[in-house]
Amino acid sequence: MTTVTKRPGYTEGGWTNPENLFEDGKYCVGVDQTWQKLTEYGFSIPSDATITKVVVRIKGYETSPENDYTYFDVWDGTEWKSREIPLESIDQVVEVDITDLISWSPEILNNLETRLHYLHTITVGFQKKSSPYVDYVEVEATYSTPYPTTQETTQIMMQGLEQFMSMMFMFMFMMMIMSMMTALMGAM
Ligand SMILES: [Ca+2]
Repeated sequence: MTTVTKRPGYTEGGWTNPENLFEDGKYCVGVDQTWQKLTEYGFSIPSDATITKVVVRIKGYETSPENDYTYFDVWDGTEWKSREIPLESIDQVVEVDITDLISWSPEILNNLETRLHYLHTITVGFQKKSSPYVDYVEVEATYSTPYPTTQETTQIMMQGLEQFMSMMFMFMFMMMIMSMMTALMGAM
């Protein structure tokens, strides 16, 4: 199993201060009924890999959690699939398992297209202006491959080489002893 965590390298959309998604401690602010697209995660998962788990981690908070609904969307090749991110009023990392959100493939992860989108529910009477504040987004993918990785293959080869070398050494040592004994016998 291999686990890789990536953050988006590009963003575009209608949220406020989107550049803050790339700087820790600064916040991109959600705009009601508007999305912010996040791409260029830079995954390079082998095409024969099986994706076993995908989670999204979002650090941030909502100023009015009872009225704010922040979603993480994933493009599955045909349509956007959404999962709510339960941000709270305290700034923290919220992790959501999105393994079952879409049918994952190495191709989808290697060209991962995601969005944040935000809805504010209208409350009767007094309504204060609220928003989600997002520090950063990261996606963690776990996968397995049918064949050993290059690192694993090298390890196996080195182990084999070591065994071969020690066998050769033993063989040569025994040959030396035998030739010495033969020489000794001849001298007697
Ligand atoms: Ca930030």
